[in-house]
Amino acid sequence: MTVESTAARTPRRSAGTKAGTTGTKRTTSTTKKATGARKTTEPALVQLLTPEGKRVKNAEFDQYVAGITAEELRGLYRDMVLTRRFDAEATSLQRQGELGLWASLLGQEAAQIGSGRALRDDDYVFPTYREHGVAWCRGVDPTNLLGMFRGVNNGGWDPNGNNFHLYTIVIGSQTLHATGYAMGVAKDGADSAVIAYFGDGASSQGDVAEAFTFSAVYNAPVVFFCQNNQWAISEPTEKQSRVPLYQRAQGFGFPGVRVDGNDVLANLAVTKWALERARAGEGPTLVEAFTYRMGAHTTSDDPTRYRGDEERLAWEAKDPILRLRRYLEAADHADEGFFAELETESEALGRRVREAVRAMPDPDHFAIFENVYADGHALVDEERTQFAAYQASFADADGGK
Ligand SMILES: Cc1ncc(C[n+]2csc(CCOP(=O)(O)OP(=O)(O)O)c2C)c(N)n1
Ligand SMILES: [Mg+2]
Repeated sequence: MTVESTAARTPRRSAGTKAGTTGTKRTTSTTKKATGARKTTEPALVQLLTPEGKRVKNAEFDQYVAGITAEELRGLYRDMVLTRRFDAEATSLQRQGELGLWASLLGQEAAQIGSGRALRDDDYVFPTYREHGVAWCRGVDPTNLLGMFRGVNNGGWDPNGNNFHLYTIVIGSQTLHATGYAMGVAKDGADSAVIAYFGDGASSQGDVAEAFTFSAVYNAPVVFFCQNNQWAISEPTEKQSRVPLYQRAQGFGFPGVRVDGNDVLANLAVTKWALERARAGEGPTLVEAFTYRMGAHTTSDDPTRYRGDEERLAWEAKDPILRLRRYLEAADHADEGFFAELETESEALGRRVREAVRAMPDPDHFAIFENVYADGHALVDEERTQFAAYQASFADADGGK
């Protein structure tokens, strides 16, 4: 049974270290830290690939990846490698002063590529600020993700071009946007689905509770995809909930499932299942991808101040890219030539991103007044005039230059 209906407290570290290896097995352990001494149960977790790259059977979810070809598996691997390479380049660019900030997805590649590749073109995505892998799957050029982090635009892509909404910094708010959008999709009689990404920390926001309520009551075709990367900046997941996050769905009347967030196949399968439910008019689903943020929260954060190496090392052993590579090699689905070519492609992507960022033009100061209202607004016009006077005051101070 993977779709949970019983409450259980996840012991933080035992879940963290066993999540990738226990499959659907349950173990009991005790945690005293947050709740006092109490017996707890480690919840089920959908896993199709072990950290060692072994394919394990799953009666419920195998069917969603049954026909997957070697080429498609190599494609998932390529997606993860290129996304990681892009992410590393962006982190370096921030360190070199080319970006103001970067939010790395390191460690979360499988959750994002697995779920992103489950989507159809006509589905609509509402991301947070860390969904670089999902953006990649939607065909948003990676260089477009960097404008906002360089401070030269407010987004950088047309959401309707790829059905991928702009990054949302106000945590959890996009779950409401997704719910409203999904209600509209249902009213239109379309069979597309909507997916909202958010984090473990965001799951505590009132907006998320409201989105759960509305989507359940209106049976909206939406998938809530929570990447539980164990941390909300410096706050651990145990400070967000007394029950495993996926079990929160139960109180709202729709299914929740925990998936091994570092297993790309499992994320693909579970998200396909949830999207099919949405298309079939069965309403929302909560997917909790149990993963780990291997890097800092953003480049402004120093995780050594609140967590130790031990934890990161335990998760490195469950690396999403490594496990698929092991599987590809063991199954003879990829040869050395494939990996070498991908390395070359990765370096070319890094170069392209670097050059594109450095070449980004400074923004037009007045662009901020565009697109506020479709047909303009008197107040915006007034603000534009005030801003023009402010800008001109600098010219005066500088001798009119
Ligand atoms: C409404 C709101 N409150 C606070 C913040 C500041 N903030 C930015 S990211 C973050 C933590 C988010 O953690 P989580 O949802 O787990 O996502 P992650 O960053 O781990 O991907 C917080 C509190 C914010 N952006 N929006
Ligand atoms: Mg988090």
